[in-house]
Amino acid sequence: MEKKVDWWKKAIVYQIYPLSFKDSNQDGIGDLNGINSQLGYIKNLGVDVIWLSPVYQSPMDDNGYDISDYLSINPIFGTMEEMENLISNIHKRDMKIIMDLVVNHTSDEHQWFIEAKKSKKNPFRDYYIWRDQPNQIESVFSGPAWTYDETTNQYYFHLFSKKQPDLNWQNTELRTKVYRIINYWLDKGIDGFRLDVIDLIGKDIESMKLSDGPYLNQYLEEMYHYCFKGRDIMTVGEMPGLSIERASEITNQEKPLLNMIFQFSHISLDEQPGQGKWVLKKLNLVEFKSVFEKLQKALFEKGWNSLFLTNHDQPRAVSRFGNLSYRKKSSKMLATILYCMQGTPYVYQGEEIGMTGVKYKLSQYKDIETLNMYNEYLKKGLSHEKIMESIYAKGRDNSRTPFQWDDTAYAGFSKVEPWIDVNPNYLEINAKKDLKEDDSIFNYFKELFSIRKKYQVFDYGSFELIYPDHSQLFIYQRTNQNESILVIGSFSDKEIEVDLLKYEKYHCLLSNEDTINLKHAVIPPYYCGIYYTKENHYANH
Ligand code: TEU
Ligand code: CA
Repeated sequence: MEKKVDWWKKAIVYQIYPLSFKDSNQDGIGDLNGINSQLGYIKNLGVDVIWLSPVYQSPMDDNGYDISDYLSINPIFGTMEEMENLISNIHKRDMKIIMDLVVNHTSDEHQWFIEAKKSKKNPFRDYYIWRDQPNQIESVFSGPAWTYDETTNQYYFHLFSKKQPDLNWQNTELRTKVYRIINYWLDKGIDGFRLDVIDLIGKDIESMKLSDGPYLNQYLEEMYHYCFKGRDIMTVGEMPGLSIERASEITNQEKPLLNMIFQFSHISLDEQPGQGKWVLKKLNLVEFKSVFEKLQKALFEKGWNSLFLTNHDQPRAVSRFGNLSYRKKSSKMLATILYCMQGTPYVYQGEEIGMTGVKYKLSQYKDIETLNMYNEYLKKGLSHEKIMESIYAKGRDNSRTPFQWDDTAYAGFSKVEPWIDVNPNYLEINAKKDLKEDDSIFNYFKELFSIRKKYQVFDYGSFELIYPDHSQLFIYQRTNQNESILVIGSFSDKEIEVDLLKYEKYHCLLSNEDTINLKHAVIPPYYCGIYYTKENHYANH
């Protein structure tokens, strides 16, 4: 009997970074009407939900993750009317929209902070975190997480830039105001939220417990009770610091505080442990596979996974985990091994056409995190070349270059020079080209997503690594009552022989080149394939 599947479990989510998606009024900046003009393209891919990065009023110190008014739209993106029009057009195309909720901090230009700074007695003072003396907590964007305010002779806390003061979630009045903001947007008809660094709202400064702090569950339960309960919406919490076990608690379907979370265990495997993202380490595929296996098993029984390899903070997937000499094949391979797992797929704009990272001159970079890191590492004595290597590998601007629509000037993103340079490879990598080619990355993603929706084994099949210790092949099997799939992905530029004889009765649903013979499997470079059987031969083996 088919199990009921919540819509957000089967949904294909597509993340749009509005600054870089499509410019409709030729000011070099992406905007709401630009997104509106491309809804047909998004729908054609097979997308069910659009996750829109912030478009609220903001001074753009952190490209909108520094909000100065939650209830108005930043004019560089458009008007509230254009936002309402976009929501309604998304719904008319039978898609949904979730917005990005950034409530760990506000902009320092938010009215609350402008008030709070005026005096220690100000009614808004306690909406933020003030101390006479700083402790040694560092900001994610380099430097101390404290900035001195001479008006009141105290320091205020900011885990990100000094223009992003952390909110004091221990203040009940503040929390009530945040819940009102959430309900304002839900009542406007959006279908849920991606909650920015929501693992941080439970922080305790004195014990320096920042992620997964002592108050986290209390506040998530409150938010669920006052905002989400009883609504047919979807919530995904960005929780970089959460353990896999805690992730399964938070998303436990018996009592889900959030439907799912972005957990980052698989994202930190190409950095030296404990040294942060910029100190690089070669990815070990066996480690990569075992982290996914842990996530699949931990969140299989009770929770629910989010499946992502990239977003607006991460490098481009094919540049980071694939091979640019096999750009098309490895883009398809990465999508196959990722999106055939249990969980909701999150596709980042441009991933579906294999957009790549960039190697710009320092002056071309815009991201505050990158520019602050450059100055910090230069002071530490690292060479310019060494620092640029880290920026090429992990800089967030890799994924923020304008979307490559076609091979006209500025890649069809705008008719004027965009806020950040277009990747020079737009002449051969663009959506127009992919839409025309049958074997394009776009058309492969489209086929993969439609296959995913056809078979229940993708929703509830178990997950078992095959040859877990193989250092170049990522192979796994998923089975449920009467279906089984075998998913094969090669991370090698060499041919590899492997014994898959026991799967010889499976037939190929999709592959990135001529299917292989499972009787005598010779796996071509960066091959991927999804093999299927109706009778379930192996569930109990
Ligand atoms: O990112 C949170 C976060 O963990 C960042 O430290 C991110 O992982 C890092 O920048 C990777 O290099 C969220 C948003 O996604 C990010 O764009 C914002 O800059 C940040 O919070 C502050 O709102
Ligand atoms: Ca514009």
